[in-house]
Amino acid sequence: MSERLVLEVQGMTCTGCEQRLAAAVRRVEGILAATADHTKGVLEVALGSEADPAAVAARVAEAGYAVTGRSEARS
Ligand SMILES: [Cu+2]
Repeated sequence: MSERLVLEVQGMTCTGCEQRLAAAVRRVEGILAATADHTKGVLEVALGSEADPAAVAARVAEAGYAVTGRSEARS
């Protein structure tokens, strides 16, 4: 079981940002997958059952980007 989380993220300017952010988020406990798109300013995360969405947002901030919005898509 996984839940898809879509975050609006400000601050990405290139594909390097996408890779850096996605790699940082993948290291959060319980995260199954993460992909970022700097042209849309979006981070998509697949959360396992034990993952904490707040930890994802905290990791985004640690990586130097800002979460500006969030939408939990239907699975
Ligand atoms: Cu960049």
